[in-house]
Amino acid sequence: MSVSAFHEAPSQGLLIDSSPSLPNIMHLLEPRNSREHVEAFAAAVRAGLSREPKTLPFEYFYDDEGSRLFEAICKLPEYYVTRTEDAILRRHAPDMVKCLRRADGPLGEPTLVELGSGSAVKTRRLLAAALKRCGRLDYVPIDVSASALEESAGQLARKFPGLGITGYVADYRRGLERIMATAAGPRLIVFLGSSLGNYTMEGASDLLSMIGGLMGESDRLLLGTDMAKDAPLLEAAYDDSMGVTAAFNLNLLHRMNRELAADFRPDGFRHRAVYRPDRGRVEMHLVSLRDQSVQIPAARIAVRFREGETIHTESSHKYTLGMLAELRGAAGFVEESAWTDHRGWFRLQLWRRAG
Ligand code: AVI
Repeated sequence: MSVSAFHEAPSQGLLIDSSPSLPNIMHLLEPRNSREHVEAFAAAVRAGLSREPKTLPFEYFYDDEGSRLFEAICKLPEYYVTRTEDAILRRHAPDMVKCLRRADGPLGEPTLVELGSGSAVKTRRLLAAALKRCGRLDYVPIDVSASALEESAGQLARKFPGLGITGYVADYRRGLERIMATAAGPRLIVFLGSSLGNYTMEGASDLLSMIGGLMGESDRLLLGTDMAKDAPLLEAAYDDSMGVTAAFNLNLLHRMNRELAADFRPDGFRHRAVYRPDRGRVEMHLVSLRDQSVQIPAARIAVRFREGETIHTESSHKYTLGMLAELRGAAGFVEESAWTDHRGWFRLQLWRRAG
């Protein structure tokens, strides 16, 4: 997840673990419990809950508990997203990594950069295919969660001996700027899981433009996007029968209680997921079950909720080909290839910079 509100650690505070057999982990963010981090969270909460309608930024779902719940969501029968994307990767990974070449000079290994890597389970398909093709490979995951990055990097290092791993605990911009200035091309940047869908169309276009601006001629972007489909399928995927997605959404209230000393009563709210085809997205909300007021001392606010009033916590865009063409054009990309499943539910596309 890109969390632009977080602050870069002072450069003298950069931590580098350079043990030869272990992945390097570079920390470009303040730790989660730092004063800066709590202040940025408090400011985002103050801004979002003072607004009508009330909102909270989706990035704050992913504390340790939220990340654990998200991993559980990925395995739910109703959440087809992860399985469908993985099936496409399983089938087509060798074609997706064709832009990477075996290093034949002093310029270093081919590089696969991953944005928002999380547990990096699906990425294994690409890493295996790229290693088979190139012999050696540098894998550079970027994620705001240090624990997810450390765990997945350790697992991958054990599984793929030919892989050099340097993980960045960073927001996308800072991580990518650092990597693209140093790693030799061609570089394959992968952004999986339809994580782009959590941004507004404008935010997605800005993010893609930023990525494109850092790419050279021989670099490629592999982007995974979830596609528009019937409302019942989508609403079940975001409101599962076991209540895991509800717990993921309600964890935001628990997180404000834990980190900002708020006094939310989570049983005073319920989870709602609704597909809005007119807006091209599934929205998640927290609905207040009664008139109530909540104190959030660290954000220096008291917030009143009317019965039925909601906090809009997440949008998950479900793309049409038209929406993707719009984003591609606005961000200055050209499509080279695309892969989808037999139902057309999910799409992976390989883009290069136009011109
Ligand atoms: C991370 N992101 C792409 C997920 C999605 O589908 O929008 C987050 C999620 N929210 C509810 N379920 C999954």
